[in-house]
This record gives sequence, C-alpha cells and structure tokens, in this order.
Amino acid sequence: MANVTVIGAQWGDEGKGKIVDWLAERADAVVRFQGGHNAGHTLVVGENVYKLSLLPSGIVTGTLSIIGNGVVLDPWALRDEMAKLRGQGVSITTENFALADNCALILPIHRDLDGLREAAAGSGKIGTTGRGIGPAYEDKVGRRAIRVCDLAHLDALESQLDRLCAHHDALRAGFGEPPVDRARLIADLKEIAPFVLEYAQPVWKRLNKVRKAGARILFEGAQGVLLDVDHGTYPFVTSSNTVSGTAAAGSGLGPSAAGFVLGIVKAYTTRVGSGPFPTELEDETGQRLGERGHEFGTVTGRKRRCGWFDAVIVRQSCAVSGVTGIALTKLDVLDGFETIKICTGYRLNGKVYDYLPAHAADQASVEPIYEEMPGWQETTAGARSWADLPAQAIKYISRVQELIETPVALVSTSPEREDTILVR
Ligand code: 2SA
Ligand code: MG
Repeated sequence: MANVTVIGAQWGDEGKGKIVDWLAERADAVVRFQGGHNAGHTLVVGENVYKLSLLPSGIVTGTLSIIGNGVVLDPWALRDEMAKLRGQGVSITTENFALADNCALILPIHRDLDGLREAAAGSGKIGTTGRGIGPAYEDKVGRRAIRVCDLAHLDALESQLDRLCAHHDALRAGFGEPPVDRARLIADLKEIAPFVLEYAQPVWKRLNKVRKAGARILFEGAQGVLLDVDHGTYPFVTSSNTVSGTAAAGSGLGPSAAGFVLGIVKAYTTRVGSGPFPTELEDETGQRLGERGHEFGTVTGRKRRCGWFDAVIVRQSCAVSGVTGIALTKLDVLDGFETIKICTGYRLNGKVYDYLPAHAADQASVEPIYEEMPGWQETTAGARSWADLPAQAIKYISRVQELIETPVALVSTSPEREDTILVR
C-alpha cells in the first residue's frame, strides 16, 4: 500500500470511519490534518465500539497517530477523549501518539463565541457543532492564537493574552457579555500545559523521518469537501480546508506525500446543519433514507437531512480534491426502492449547470435535474463480491462512476470491515 489520503466528498458523514479503520490496519502512521473535535468517527472492532472525535483512528490499533498542525486542538477535549479510550483498554503513549507543537488551541472563549453567534443568528445560523472551531481558526489566521508551543513559555502568556483578550472582549461586549476571565484562563492553561507538552513535538520532523524510512502514511480527513471553507457551500461551511491538498499543509509533508486520494461517497446524500442542499427530500422518501441509514451525528446526535445522490457535487468534489478513486458506502440503504433518482445537473434561471455555482443564493435556488433508474428488491447488505450484487445495483454503481468521472475503487455494504467489495 502506498500513502492514502482519505477525504469526504459530500457534507461529511459519508462513512469515513469504517474505511479509515480498514486502511489504518495497513498503515504505519495515521495523521489528522484539519478540523478539530467537530469530527466524529465510530470504530467497531470486534465487540468494542470506540467513538473518536479528535484522535486519529490509528490510535485504537496502536498505530503511530499524529495530530498535525492543521488541526485546532481543544486540549481539554483531548484529555477527556484519551481518558475514555484508556478506560476501554487502548494504550496511548509518547511512542504511538504525538501532536504538533505549532497547533493552534481551541480555548473556552472560542466555544463561548461560537455559541453566542449561533444563538444571535436565529434562523440564519450555520448550525455549527458548537465546539469553537470557527473562532479558533479566526484567531489562528488573525495571528493572535495561543499555540501548543506557547504552553512551554508561560512567562510570555500575559502579553499574548493582551492581544487575544482585547479582541475577544470587544466581541463579547457586542453580545452584552463580560470580558474574558483572564485569571481563570491562565489558571486553566497552566493546569493543562504539562499534559499537552508531554505529546508535543515538531511532528513534521517525525513524519518526514518515518516517510524516508518507508512508512505508509494514512491522512485522515474530517468533514467533507462541500464543507470546505473555499470550495464548499460558503458561508455554510466549516472553517478549515477539507480538500485533499490540506493533507500536505496540515501535516508538514509536501503534496507528493498524499499518495492515493480516496474520496468517500455515500450512495445518497446527507447534510447536517444549515445551508443549500439541492437534492434534499423533505418527504417520506427522505424520512426512509434517514431511518434506514441511521442518519444521526456521531458527535452531536443531530438528525441529518437526506436526499438522492447528487452527481454534480460529487463530480466537483472529486475534481477540486484530485480524487484518484472513490469508496461508495451505504449502498444497502437504497435496497427495496421501486425507482432511484440521480441528480445529473441543475437548472437555474432557464440555464443548465453541470456544476454548483459559487453564490449562496444560486446554490439555494438550483433545481436538480434527475434521471431515474429502476431500483432492486434484493438486499445488498453484506455483499462481498460483484456476484453478490443484483444487476440493477451494479448498473447504479456504474452510472455513478460515469457521472462523477472518477473510478469506484471499493464498495462498502455494511459497517463490518469484511463487507467490502474491492474493485480492481
Ligand atoms: P463547525 O462546528 O464550525 O465545524 O460547523 C460548521 C458546519 O460544518 C458542519 N460540520 C459537520 N457536518 C457533518 N459532520 C461533522 N462532524 C460530525 C461527524 C457531526 C456530528 O463527523 O459525525 O456528530 O454531528 C461536521 N463537523 C462540522 C456543521 O454541521 C456546520 O454545517
Ligand atoms: Mg462522521
């Protein structure tokens, strides 16, 4: 296996967890390169169920697991997650876990601001995970963030906090909130510092070293391309770049390290939070997809919006992310439908589009153009070879592949690891 970069090609929740877990077993290092604890992966290993939101999936199997510089790190969330996993018997040591010393921190004031803004936005809210992700990235780009390495220089913290707090105090005042409790923030940072510093290092160095030694590296993306801050349905996006290119910048390895770019694609479409969703179904069919697909968030438990497969957005995601091949997941959720629809283009103001236009108002108004295919009545759950699939299901996969202009590399037919069809 060469290096693999796994990204979600829709709005997240494409079923990355199972695929990443499957690949992590074959990798020597697993790297998270963007996002934070807004991600959510459920790993099922034998009898055990592990819920990860910040730690790379390799941690469960003892594979070297790295949090790269592109991640925004909530150190308290990290400590809680590590404690929970250790309680389940997972070993986490400085041997198998490291985090980038140049990672920006998510502080309690970021979570405050995330919540205040969402509450104030009413129906215009983004529907964030409330974890402080956006405000933390803002402070990083605004050059006033507290980073992991700053915890080793607590003497300089006071003057750093002058800038950070001046910014936050003004924002908080706008919401009628008191200024930042600096004494408390400093005490909290001092208390967490030794824990964080134990694992902190220049991970770019460690990664380059293992790469030169021939290690197979798995880059584990979070969320999906349609939530990318540049390429997604802006402003209804997360605050990081979720495209494959971020694997390089967010880990300290160049783009040549990305290897095979595997886009994870659900056989239909879901979205959690607000924002445009051209193929959304607010009827019984959407309900049925949600129930059959157990469409509830790993982290926040929120109900996901559901709709037919949108080939337009997936084609676009594969293009902007340089996807080598896709993994098609949750095909079995489509079992038993009389007919199945695929969106092949959009209509807007009398014009046909073969891509999702950039403007939010246009994205909200595009009308999907559907083609209809007969469904299949047999079950595809648990299929492990093409021979196990009904002819109509194979036709559906072929049509998807054709429309997204990207090969299908594997098909996943249940949460079980073995229920995977490899395409040569
Ligand atoms: P944020 O919190 O600033 O990143 O939210 C901004 C938008 O990004 C969406 N978002 C997500 N959408 C799907 N899955 C996500 N992660 C969890 C998971 C979701 C969960 O992988 O299971 O457990 O609910 C994720 N993270 C962010 C979010 O809905 C906003 O639309
Ligand atoms: Mg998820």
